[in-house]
Amino acid sequence: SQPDFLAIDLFGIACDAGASRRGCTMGPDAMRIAGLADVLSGLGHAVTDHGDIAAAATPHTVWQLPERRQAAVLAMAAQSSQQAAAALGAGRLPVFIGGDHSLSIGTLSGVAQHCDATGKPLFVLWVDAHGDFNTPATSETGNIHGMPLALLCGEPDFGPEFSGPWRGTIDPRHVTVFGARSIDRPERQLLEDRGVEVIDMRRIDEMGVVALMREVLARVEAVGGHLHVSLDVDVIDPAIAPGAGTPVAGGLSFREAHLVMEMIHDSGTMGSLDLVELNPYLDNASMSARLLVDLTASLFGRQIMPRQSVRTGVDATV
Ligand code: 4U7
Ligand code: MN
Ligand code: MN
Ligand code: MN
Repeated sequence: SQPDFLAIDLFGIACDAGASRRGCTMGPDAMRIAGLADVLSGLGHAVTDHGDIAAAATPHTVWQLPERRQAAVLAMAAQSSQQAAAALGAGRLPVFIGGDHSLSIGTLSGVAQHCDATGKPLFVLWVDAHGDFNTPATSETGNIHGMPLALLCGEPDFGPEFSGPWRGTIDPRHVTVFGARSIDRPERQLLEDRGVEVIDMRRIDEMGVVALMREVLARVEAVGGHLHVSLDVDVIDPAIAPGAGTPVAGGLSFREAHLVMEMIHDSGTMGSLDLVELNPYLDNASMSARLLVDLTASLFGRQIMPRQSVRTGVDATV
């Protein structure tokens, strides 16, 4: 597990080239204004905000052209991949603030590079209403924010223009999608074929987040793995998080979302984090930005009272 106080690096990735609607370029600033760095410092962590990574913003004239948008996504991935690997190499915990979910192509490939170098098994927890496992062949929209996991897991449908260190860098059997409720038909087939674990809302309704998350985290803990958490704001119910470009009804409740974060924190396994898809242009005032900041606080150790629950995981202690 982890020390109580961490060195945290914040990187804004103000992109929307992979999204279906513009506006999530404002995500990093909304999170900053909602107090992200102060909240984390207040918990005792040493926080450095590195500002926004250059070359993330796409001019509107470029955004309107699909091929140019794709090139913008991959140029950005090359940069963020290096930042991720460098931060981890320096013993810091990188938090990437988006920006649309295509940014995970870069961040996760940098994380994977670090894990390869250190021999730590990498696990990915993709907390999202969607599977993000489309390919250029299966996607109905062509939007790259619906494809990052498929590219990272090595799907062959991606053309040579998608080549780079991200391609096939993640083992699909080490990926859990949590909170899903909108998966396209061919996407669902790929997820099944590749052995991605998909914990959909139906299972969460039946089993509850605690039992399900314990299993996910126990697998990581058992081998001393590195957990990368990729948190898409649209996993939360749009009634309480309306600042999402692709909202889907029936999402995680306020307490379910916090409980997932609290459990991840208690496991001490999280080594890197993406906070993505916040669209302040669509938000109800700053409701979703503030919720995301509070969820991040839970991820980094904020507690209502010192923890009293009994653990029944692999290293159960009472
Ligand atoms: B997000 C979609 F068709 N599946 O591929 C697609 F429903 O990063 C949505 O999870 C993708 O927000 C959503 O465009 C991507 C669509
Ligand atoms: Mn997503
Ligand atoms: Mn989503
Ligand atoms: Mn979205």
